[in-house]
Amino acid sequence: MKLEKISLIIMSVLLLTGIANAIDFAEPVRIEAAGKPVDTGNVGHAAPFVCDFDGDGVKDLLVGEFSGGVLWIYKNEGTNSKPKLGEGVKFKDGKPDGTVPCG
Ligand SMILES: [Ca+2]
Repeated sequence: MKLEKISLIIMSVLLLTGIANAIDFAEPVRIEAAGKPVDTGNVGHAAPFVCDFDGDGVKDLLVGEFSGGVLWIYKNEGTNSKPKLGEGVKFKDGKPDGTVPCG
């Protein structure tokens, strides 16, 4: 590996480390749905995403799951400023045409 590439890698790591240290994150909070903590179970590697899944103008919580490639949908029964998530349901009931199997 050339010296220029090594230098670029080292500078990138230092830059990213500096950026990460400069960001103040809020304290983590446990998200609840239907009165209990969101827990997709299995092995973890959950990928949360917030969007208006059903087009009603209120943002919902989607959580992709590594295990089985299932997508959980937590419909927001509240508002965008005061969300209240309902019970999680699997996209297309978790059937094969509603999943993205991984590995
Ligand atoms: Ca919605």
